[in-house]
Amino acid sequence: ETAPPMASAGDDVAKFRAAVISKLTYAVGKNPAAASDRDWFLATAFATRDRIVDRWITSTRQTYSEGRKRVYYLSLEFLIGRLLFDALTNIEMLETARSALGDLGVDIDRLRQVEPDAALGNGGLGRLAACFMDSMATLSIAAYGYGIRYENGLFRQMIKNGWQQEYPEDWLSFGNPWEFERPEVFYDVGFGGSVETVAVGGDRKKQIWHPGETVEAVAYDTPIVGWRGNHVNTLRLWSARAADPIRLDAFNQGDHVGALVNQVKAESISKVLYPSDATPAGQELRLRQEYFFTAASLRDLTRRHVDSFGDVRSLPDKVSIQLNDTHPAIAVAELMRVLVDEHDIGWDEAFDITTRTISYTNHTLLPEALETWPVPLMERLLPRHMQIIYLLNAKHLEKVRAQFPGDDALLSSVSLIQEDHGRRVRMGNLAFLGSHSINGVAALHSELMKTTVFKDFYRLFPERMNNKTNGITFRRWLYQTNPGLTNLLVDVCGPGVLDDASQLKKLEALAADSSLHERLMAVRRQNKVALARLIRDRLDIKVNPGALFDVQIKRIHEYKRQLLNVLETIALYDAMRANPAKNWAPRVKIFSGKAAASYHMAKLIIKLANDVARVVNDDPTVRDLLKVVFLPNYNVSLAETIIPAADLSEQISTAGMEASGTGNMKMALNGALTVGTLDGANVEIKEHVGDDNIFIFGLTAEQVEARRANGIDEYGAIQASEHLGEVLDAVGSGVFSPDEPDRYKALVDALRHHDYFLVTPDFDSYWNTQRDIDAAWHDKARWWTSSAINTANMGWFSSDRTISEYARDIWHVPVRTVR
Ligand code: DL6
Repeated sequence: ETAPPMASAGDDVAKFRAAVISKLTYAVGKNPAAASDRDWFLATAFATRDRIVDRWITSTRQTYSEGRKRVYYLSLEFLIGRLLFDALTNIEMLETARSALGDLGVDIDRLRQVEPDAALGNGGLGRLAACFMDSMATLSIAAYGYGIRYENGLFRQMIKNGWQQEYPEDWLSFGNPWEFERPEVFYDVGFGGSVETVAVGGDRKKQIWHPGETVEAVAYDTPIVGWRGNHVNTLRLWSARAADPIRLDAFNQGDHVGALVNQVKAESISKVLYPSDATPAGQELRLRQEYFFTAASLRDLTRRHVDSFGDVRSLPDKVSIQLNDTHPAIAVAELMRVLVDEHDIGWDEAFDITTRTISYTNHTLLPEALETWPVPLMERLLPRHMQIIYLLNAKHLEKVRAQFPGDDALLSSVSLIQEDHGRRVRMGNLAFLGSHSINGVAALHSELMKTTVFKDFYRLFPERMNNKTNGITFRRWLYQTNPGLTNLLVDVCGPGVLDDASQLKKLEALAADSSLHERLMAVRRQNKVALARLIRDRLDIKVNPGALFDVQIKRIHEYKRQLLNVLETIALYDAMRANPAKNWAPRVKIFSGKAAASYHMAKLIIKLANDVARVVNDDPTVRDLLKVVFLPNYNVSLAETIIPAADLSEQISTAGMEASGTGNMKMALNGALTVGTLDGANVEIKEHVGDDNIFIFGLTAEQVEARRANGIDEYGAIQASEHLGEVLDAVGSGVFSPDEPDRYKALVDALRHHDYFLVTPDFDSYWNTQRDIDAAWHDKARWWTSSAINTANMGWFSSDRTISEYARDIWHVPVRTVR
């Protein structure tokens, strides 16, 4: 299926062909006869980039000349994936490029595959940042993304004998055609050293930080072009460079390695995404990364602001800084330092400027993900910031004390310093205190923030808290990943649907139409054939594209409950073997996702999924009924192949634990039906698609809380279940691990006695719902009506809507729609 029939940029094929040849010759240095796919990819990317650069310069000039307010999105992660099709789609040149390359005997779909994935993120949070960059450009918001140019993105996952193994992801090893190195744009970022107090006339004193160590942050810019190419923003990623790369004296004395120590230490900051924080050295490196990119970004944006507007005091009128989680929360102290120490602004005024400029998005309620830093580490690495944090805290607690006299519990909960278990700085509290807006990422999550992590802050500043339900960019997650469905939607809803997602709603009138069903089925079938081919190529497993493709793709985490899915798979396998003639829906259970390298339990769950897959896939009794597939190395590109082929989307987290989810939106948009708990954005998906078109099961967030408070009663749940006891016995006794019968003993014991994620109480509800899904699958009219209704009602989940809300409520900047 080719790309959707978007207005072509004219008869540009010959020009683009010439541009590619020219790039191949003069930028890549190859002649067509000797060029590899990688050479052609580079030449095509350069030719595409050229089409973006003029618009980029125009957008930047306009922002300057109109004196527009700028938005700065600070994020330690930007999971942007491949960019070739992204850029070509948005500038409406995909078909032009396809033809131009075709004339040269080059298949653009092959080139798509050779582009490495820019995996500069772990999962949802980083991918959200990438979707937001697309929407900010699409809505012509003058925005910059600021982050780190990691040399090694998220690790490459290999599955060896069923176990996850991690390998470095060196995505830059063959160069990156999208970025512009700006060696002249660099800032010194200091660490350590001491703080000097100096008198500055009268009894006024001033603090001067003398860092003990300096690292240079060098800018690399990637243009991010919005839909239809109207506006181009910058993603500026910082790379670390040693201020003093080589100690020549040591080198000349023969210490060739020691001479480079400074360089290695400095450059380690941008070496890897998410260094393991299992060791103190790893923790320190992570804090260095956070300060490094935050400090460089603030220096860059204040310089730009002062250049444009003359005075740093007008910052809140012309700048919005959005903190993507607590990773850049040190920005609060850093901006205070810049204003007070470098611009001589009084403390209270500086604090007013800071809070009016900064806003913060929270992405998780999991206590372990809310960052805290040991005070001694902060004191050593950022001594001036620690002083600022203490002073911020003293003034803040003074106000709280005055407002709520005698409430010591409140004081200790809203303090920036945690006093028990060793003193630590609470970055969530710092971010909250320094922001005028704090938002969650789905309605339920934002409500739960008010009663859990920020319960006490909510008492102090109720007006600051708000919700911005996440969204996804349809350019990538519909137009690029599913051109067949996009064509159909353009046909049915009209071409306006490409600019205005709410027009998807027009599909609903035809939802029950059997000829529409035929067309939807044909599109899905084609996508499933493509996925089946990928599964065969990568795993040597043959799956039937006619079966129900049941998909769970996301990070592996206990709260996301891949384990619940695996246990249900085992129960299903047993039931199918016992009664193969029953009217089962033939299924392919598809899993994909990475576990954190140090997360033992998550890695064990991957092993279990693979052990179960081996047993099931080898069993001829269920050959036509059930297959289990674990696809290694989940990343954006793999998601692009799996999502349009999904029939069923598994969103089965323990209620109250998934802040939003965005994979749920991607699959529902592409017409998969969701099986899910009332968690995160599932709740809002249900409201949009209607109760009849989603399969909801399990305990609610409130019931989860009550159950945890009053006893989970794993025993009762297992006793009451027809299947669960047997499944647990089988897993625990080594039926799936004959080579090591005790492999899953501890895992099963935990489920029986400390089932924190409530797999056992939710099992039966999940099982029964899956049987309802079997029945629904057999009723083709019902299934495809529901599928159409899902797609028709997902327009609201466009990240254009989300970003419009940020722009209106938090940043106070105008948005321009495309047409
Ligand atoms: O907001 C984006 C994304 C949500 O969709 C996920 O539900 C949420 O888990 C994720 N949060 C994080 C934060 N860190 N942790 N853990 O990745 O954000």
